[in-house]
Amino acid sequence: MAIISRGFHGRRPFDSAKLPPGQYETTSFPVLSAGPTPRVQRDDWELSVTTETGQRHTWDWSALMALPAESPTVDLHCVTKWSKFDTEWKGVSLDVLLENVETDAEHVLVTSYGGYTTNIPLTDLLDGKAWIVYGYDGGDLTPEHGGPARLLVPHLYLWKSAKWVRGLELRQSDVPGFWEGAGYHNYGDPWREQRYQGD
Ligand SMILES: Nc1nc2c(c(=O)[nH]1)N[C@H]1C(S)=C(S)[C@@H](COP(=O)(O)O)O[C@H]1N2
Ligand SMILES: [Mo]
Repeated sequence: MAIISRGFHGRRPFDSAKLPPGQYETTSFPVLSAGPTPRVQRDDWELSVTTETGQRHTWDWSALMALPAESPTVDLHCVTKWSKFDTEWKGVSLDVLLENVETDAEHVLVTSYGGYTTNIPLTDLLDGKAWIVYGYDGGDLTPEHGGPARLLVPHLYLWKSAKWVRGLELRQSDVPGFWEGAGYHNYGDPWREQRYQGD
């Protein structure tokens, strides 16, 4: 008897275990931005981490490049219901960036060039779960997808992965970011389908 693999497209068997509830798989890479794409030159780029005590750590482009890079392959899940499997990135783990940052804060407000913000618990950025990425699919990260560098937090809905990332504010209290303040879920776990407040 033939073994029928549902959803097989010749590429590989469709792995439904990788698809969170309510999502569909796409192979394209849609661009979703709430405003115009900021054009930040690498020479002008800077990432800052500020702590709840006011300590400020900064990295310019060459400082970021000097840090050990990783090449995570991850699945992306957007709240607009598309998921993209096995995307290949290059960047620096937040474990490396935050290694020498002393903090008791539990909350992070991520800020971007262009004004976008999103809030994430600090624990969700640690232990190999998040990166500052500057490479995608073997090349540079394009401006449309957040270049020169963006945050990548693939275990949460993609709106948490701030493009054109500029700063991480470590805070004792939680403040909603751009979409969280507009009614989207504060945490955004795709496996629990936390799309909107109250989900
Ligand atoms: N700075 C910034 N980051 C952002 C956004 C944005 O509008 N501005 N949109 C978010 C949303 S809703 C999604 S789905 C992803 C889209 O990333 P992509 O355009 O690379 O697919 O970026 C997230 N990060
Ligand atoms: Mo999104």
